[in-house]
Amino acid sequence: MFDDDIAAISTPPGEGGIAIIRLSGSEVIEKANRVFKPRRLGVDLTQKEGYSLTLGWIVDGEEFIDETLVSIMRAPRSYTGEDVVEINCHGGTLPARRCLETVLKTGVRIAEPGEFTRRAFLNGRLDASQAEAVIEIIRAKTDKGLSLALKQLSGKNSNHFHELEDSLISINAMVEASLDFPDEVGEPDYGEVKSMFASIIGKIDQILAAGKRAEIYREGISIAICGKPNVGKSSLLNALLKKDKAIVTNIPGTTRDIVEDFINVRGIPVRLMDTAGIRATEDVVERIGVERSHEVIQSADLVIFLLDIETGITEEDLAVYESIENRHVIVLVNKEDLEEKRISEAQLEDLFKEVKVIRGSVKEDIGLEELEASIENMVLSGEVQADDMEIMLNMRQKQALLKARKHIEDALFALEDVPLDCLGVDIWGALESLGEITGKNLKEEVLDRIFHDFCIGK
Ligand SMILES: Nc1nc2c(ncn2[C@@H]2O[C@H](COP(=O)(O)OP(=O)(O)OP(=O)(O)O)[C@@H](O)[C@H]2O)c(=O)[nH]1
Ligand SMILES: [Mg+2]
Repeated sequence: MFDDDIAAISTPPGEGGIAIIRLSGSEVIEKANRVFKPRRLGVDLTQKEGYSLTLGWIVDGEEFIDETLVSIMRAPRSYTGEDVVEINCHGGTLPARRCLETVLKTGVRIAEPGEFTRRAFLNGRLDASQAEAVIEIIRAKTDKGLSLALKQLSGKNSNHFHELEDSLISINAMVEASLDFPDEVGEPDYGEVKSMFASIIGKIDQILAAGKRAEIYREGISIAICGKPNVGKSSLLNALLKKDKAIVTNIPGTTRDIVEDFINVRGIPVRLMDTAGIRATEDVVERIGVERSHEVIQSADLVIFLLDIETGITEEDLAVYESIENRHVIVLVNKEDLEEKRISEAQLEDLFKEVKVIRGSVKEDIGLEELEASIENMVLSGEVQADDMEIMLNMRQKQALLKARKHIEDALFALEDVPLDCLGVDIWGALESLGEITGKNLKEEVLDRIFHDFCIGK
């Protein structure tokens, strides 16, 4: 437990129906009570049970600050594990700030960023990976990202790490038993140890791959729409955004600048960029636009290349395609609704061998579903495996996993050549790296396990 009390406005700044000031610490109930005037006379916050709500005013001496609803959560059954008070005041910056200021006068100090969650972790309410999930939840851009973060908070993901720790502890127990009691226990079964190491590496790889998938849901990707003038790039941007953001006309060369916005493609946050139609031009402004198109196309994670079925595949199209050939491309043959069709199946097959081609019409909303499905497929391809493990890893967790993996690889490599106690060093290294993720100190547990599993010294 900590010896000071902290408080902060826990709702985001700006207008809102209510704002919440959160307090945590051993004396916060008593301190909140000092600046609280209950609606019903005789009510006292310090006498209230946990999970109760009380209506009343926050007062600064004689002055009434705001009418509020105050909830009390008593240790250890609160977010931080300490006594927690949440003051629900009126939304908007001013009431919340004034309530907070009033509370601070009682000797509560303002909380540092993340301090409530930090306390939750240090008080054992959350493990390290759950604590990190809280920040992911706050930052999640799409429902999918949110559900991944919530899963992490629930602690389900921690089980994966605990399983790894368990296997390592078992191996370590075998090794230490051999070392300490060579006569009774003898050499460990190297074949078994080897296969255990291998399966730990397999599991780490599985977690890393799942983490990579989740990264896409968290960080999102960028997609550039490109093609010669008038193929329907801006129309596509508008259709995917479901609003008229970019100017659309039948005049080739309408778009001069990059027009961009964010969309949600099946849970993946996408930064979508419409570019100027690429062609050789004398127009100075358009030429700058074309240069910018090239830059954006080269930096995008994925390129949607548009063709116009009415014009057929022209020299201009081939020139554009040449510049994106080595990138992740989806081809959309647009304007299928028109009578005039100058692009044949054979032509497409010939030109775009390993590339996804979709035929459709932006105007008639044909093929856009298929386009979204292809984006999802493409972005997740290679990362999608038969398992449905869903796990979010941040940079630090990923590094820790890679470090653990390296230790186990070293151990596996050295298995039959080095003395047993050297093996222990690598196992411990791996456990320590995993401990960085779960925040767990394992020493005690390892010792318990040795005695439990092997009943040595009885
Ligand atoms: N028939 C038909 N017309 C379309 C379709 N998609 C776009 N158009 C028309 O094609 C013309 C050009 O559309 P834009 O979206 O401005 O094309 P763009 O590729 O952005 O053109 P630039 O900005 O000049 O490079 C407009 O008249 C659109 O209405 C479609 O699926 N079918
Ligand atoms: Mg345009």
